[in-house]
Amino acid sequence: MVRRSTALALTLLGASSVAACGSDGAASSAAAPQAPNAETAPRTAAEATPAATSAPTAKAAQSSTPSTIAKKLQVPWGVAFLPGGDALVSERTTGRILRVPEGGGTPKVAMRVPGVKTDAGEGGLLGLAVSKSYAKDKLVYAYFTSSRDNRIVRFKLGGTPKVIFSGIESAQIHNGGRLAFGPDGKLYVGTGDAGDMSNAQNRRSPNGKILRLNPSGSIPSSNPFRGSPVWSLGHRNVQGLAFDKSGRLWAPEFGQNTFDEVNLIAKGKNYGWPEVEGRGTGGGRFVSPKVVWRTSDSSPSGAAIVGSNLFVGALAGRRLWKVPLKGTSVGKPQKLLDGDYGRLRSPAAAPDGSLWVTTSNRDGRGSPTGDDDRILRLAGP
Ligand SMILES: [Ca+2]
Repeated sequence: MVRRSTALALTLLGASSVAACGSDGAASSAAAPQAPNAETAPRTAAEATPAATSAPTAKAAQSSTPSTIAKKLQVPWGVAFLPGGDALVSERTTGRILRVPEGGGTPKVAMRVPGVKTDAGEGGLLGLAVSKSYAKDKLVYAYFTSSRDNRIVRFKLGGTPKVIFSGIESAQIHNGGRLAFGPDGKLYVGTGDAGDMSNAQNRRSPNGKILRLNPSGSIPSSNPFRGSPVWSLGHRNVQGLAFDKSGRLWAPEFGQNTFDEVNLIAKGKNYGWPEVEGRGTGGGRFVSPKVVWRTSDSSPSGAAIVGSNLFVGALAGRRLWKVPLKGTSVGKPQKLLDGDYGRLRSPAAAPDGSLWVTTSNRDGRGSPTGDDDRILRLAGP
């Protein structure tokens, strides 16, 4: 493991950087309903104060100032665009799917997904995906926490959801939840270890994995392990999936107390959790991440790619990370919206070339303003 925080430390806000150091380990004993390794990473006194959002600071070069697409939402989580340019946005804690106009404005409730456990900690209504042949089949996909498990359903808006995949263990923490269709037409699914780290190395468990399914929920014969939905293993909690122009899959994941990761995902590979957190191959058994961050700098949820840059929403880090992609390597990550909008969860590449990103200040770990949660739009990210 290599610490990469030197450059990042330069722009850390003074007050909040002080307490961050001891917090990585200390957080595990801090009384909290969730484990230390949850979405927030270290919950320190500094994390809890809203001061970071208003402190004046020299900003890193910022490509554009965001506009507000929508506001007063409740923990927006999944964002998926319809062919016309409007977006569907899931709310984790209400089970609602909102339709947000292309140019912004007041969202309409498209439907409420039945059976969503809305008091499920980090679970609830999570990722969304729109069918690649939506114009013909009108199908929408959702990943949610039920009273029993995490599951994937598909439906026409306003219709009755059909379960296409179930039995992903659920817990108060580490529910994963991201859905994304790949250029191969398969449905990719980021899951979490549900707080049981042994799941991640267990090929029979769908937890702590990236799964690959046919749109019907069946298992593709081209998957790496015969009869298994597992595409890659050894993950802790994957809430972000993004495909680049060449079809490569990039996925951030939450670290425990020390290192978050961005991984370049390859068929059948093992990403090391829980044997390795951050860099390291375990003697060649595991794939080392392309980017690592201190958990207090990031705690990365969603991911999106616009042009040749990967954008990652940082919850505890309260910023948007911009990671230049150069083939299979990465440039130095830059900070955008640093401390300006609180916790950021889900970047999404809009059809018009802009980037949307959701705040997550009403998830119980933020300091919401009257307008939260918001969807922001960066015109030229
Ligand atoms: Ca790893």
